Amino acid sequence: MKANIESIFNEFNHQSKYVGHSELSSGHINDTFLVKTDGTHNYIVQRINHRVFKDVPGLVNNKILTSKHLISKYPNATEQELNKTVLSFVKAKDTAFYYHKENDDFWNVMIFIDHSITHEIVKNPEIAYEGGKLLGDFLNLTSDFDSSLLIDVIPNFHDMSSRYKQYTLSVQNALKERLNKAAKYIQIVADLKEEMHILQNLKKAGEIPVRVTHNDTKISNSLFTKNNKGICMIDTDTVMPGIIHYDFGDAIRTICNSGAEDEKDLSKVEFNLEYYKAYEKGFLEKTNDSLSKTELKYLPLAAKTMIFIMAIRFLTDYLNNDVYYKTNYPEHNLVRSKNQFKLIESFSKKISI
Ligand code: GN1
Ligand code: MG
Repeated sequence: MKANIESIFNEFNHQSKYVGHSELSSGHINDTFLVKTDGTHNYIVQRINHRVFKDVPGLVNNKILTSKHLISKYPNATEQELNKTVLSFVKAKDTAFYYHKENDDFWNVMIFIDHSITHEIVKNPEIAYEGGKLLGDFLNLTSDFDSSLLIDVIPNFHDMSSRYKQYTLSVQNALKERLNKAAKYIQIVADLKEEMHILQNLKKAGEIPVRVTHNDTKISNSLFTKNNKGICMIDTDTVMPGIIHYDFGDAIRTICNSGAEDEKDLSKVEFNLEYYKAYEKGFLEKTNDSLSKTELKYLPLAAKTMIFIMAIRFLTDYLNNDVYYKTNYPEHNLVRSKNQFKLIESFSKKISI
């Protein structure tokens, strides 16, 4: 749905004049726009998908609480410095941190961190290393965050049993044509199923602690300077209690793929072990002292499990006729899924678990 970004932007309390905007098209759920102004800041204006996120005010509150908690960690920072390291949200004119007209979309606005860039594909081990440090910092800074304040934005988000159940249902209800195209992958899922439940079972048995985690750590959700230094993690939509493995794994899933998540040419999809090691190094430099032996032991399996979770989520959506993720063409979800299965194959040749 086409929205008038200028008028949406002007529903928020900022002291600047809209100059123009462009869409940032990397997300699969929300719609995100960069608004240029004549003032001190440019802004990110975001339409939050209320079909996916059932409680948008609750989600926005989670994001605000997360930023507040992070800000409390820099007691001596000036506002200017904070605006460069933590996501700062802007209130709407009616004083909520989101704008919503009856029966219409929900919007929120945050300050754009100047000179920051994101990477869809990593081409340099330094970015992987810096990315590892960013996640480590995020987990350290949120380790004393009272997670009972947060709502569960999407219940069972990275829960393997419920993802598997959704997948099984989609197989049962799929159109024959789609099912045929997925047949090879349905077999791979069956072969991997047991191993892919190990982390979930350890979590359930209390052998892996639950902490506040980010839950959407794909590398394009981290900001970097043009000189490859990490700035901070963004997209705090899914900050919730979880296990660190999914955060580690989702970052590896995206950093170590030599192609994009939806690269069709599978010969371009290879797992990059050098980047894995660089990310792990940065991550452990920050977290080694605070993680248990069990947490550390399962990092490689975490990477494989997270690639698998995304492989079956994309496959599920393909079998459900593309109701969840944004797609640009009819087989987009199948392409994404095949890509993730190829990544698992390549991962397994390079890392033995
Ligand atoms: C979705 O919309 P985006 O890009 O933030 C998804 C993540 C997936 C990711 C795959 C709420 O994230 O879980 O890892 O696509 N977010 C939700 O690229 O489902
Ligand atoms: Mg997200």
